[in-house]
Amino acid sequence: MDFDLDDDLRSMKELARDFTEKKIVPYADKWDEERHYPAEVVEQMGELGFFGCPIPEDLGGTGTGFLAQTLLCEEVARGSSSLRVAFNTQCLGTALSIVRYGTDAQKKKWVPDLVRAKKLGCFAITEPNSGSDVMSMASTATPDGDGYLLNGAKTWISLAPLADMALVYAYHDREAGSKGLSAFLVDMHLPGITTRDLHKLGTHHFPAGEIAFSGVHLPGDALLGKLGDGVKSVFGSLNQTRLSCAAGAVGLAQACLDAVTKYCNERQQFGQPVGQFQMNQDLIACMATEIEAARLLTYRAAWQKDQGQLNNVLETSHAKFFGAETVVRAAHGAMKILSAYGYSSEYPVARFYRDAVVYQIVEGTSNIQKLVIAQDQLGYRKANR
Ligand code: GRA
Repeated sequence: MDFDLDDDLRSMKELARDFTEKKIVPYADKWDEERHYPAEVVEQMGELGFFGCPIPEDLGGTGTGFLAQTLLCEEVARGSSSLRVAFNTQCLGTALSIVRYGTDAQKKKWVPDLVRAKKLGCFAITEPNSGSDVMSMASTATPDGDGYLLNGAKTWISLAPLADMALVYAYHDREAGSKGLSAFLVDMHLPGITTRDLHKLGTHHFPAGEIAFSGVHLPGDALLGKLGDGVKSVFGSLNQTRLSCAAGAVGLAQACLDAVTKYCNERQQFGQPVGQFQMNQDLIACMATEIEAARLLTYRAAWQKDQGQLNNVLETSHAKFFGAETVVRAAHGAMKILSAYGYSSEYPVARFYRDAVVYQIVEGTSNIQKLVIAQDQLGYRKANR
């Protein structure tokens, strides 16, 4: 075993930290206040190769792997949890699934532009009546001549209002159960597609929205993989995007700890820095230890994927679950310690607090991760299949 990052990984982490410090941290609160999606910053991240780590070089990626992607994601989330979502929309929920399940023509058409952020992507699983219960989705893509007719509604789709393409999951045959689910690469500029922005508690500088598909004619080559491959790609894709959540949670929790550390050494009360008070030390010790544990679980899940274990659902659920719980506790701890300065919108801790709770919701709630872990432990349903 070796817990050290090698020189290449360490320098990628430093590059991302430097980029985040210079291009993200000074502006993130303003973007949040203005609900501004900083397109130019996402493009720069694309040009620097931030979204291409698990993508082969001949498709515009860097081929540096999942651990590299995780480190970049963690560092970006330390400055902006909103921009963490771009790792999923440009790569883990879109380009990477096309690399894994698509044809050569589909890979060439979409992957290089997605990983360089020349085109914006999104992936559309959730529906108004289908959240945790993925298989209950109602969208249909009925075979129609040499293509498909797509109808349905998706919701809470990150980047939907700006996306050029969407990886959409829909039933081509509702009667066929799980074998009737397929995945489609949809050009979001086709007639019959409308989107609507959604308002949310946090993640304010990364939009999310609803999509309505109303009699959208998809060409035959929009099908990702084969008819009936939807289940394989939807659960495969969730196991990729959950890793970015785990990494984002670690990065945001670290930002909370950084803020607390600085504050505790500066703020004086009762004639001494507030870090001297043991009740604050208790919170800091718990935060620091939990963040280290969440980071190790996340790096392990990433490392396993780099060893070829792409379906490590159990270990990814461990990382995502523990990361989400850790960041919520860290944000709450930071709020307690900074108190009025945490609650003030003049300091980033208020943003960290708003952004933390989504990690218990997206990409499978904490309860869904617990269900996956407990059912595996009890022998009811194997997680890694
Ligand atoms: O046997 P079968 O042919 O019926 O197929 C079943 C199973 O074998 C079928 O799916 C297959 N399957 C898999 N196939 C390949 C299941 N897992 C895998 C896999 N890993 N690889 C149905 O399986 P099942 O076990 O019977 O499913 P279920 O009981 O209906 O549900 C299981 C479960 C609850 C875990 C699942 O539905 C789930 O993970 N739900 C959570 C949904 C979720 O994570 N949604 C997130 C949406 S995306 C999002 O939040 C975007 C946020 C944006 C951002 O911040 O990035």
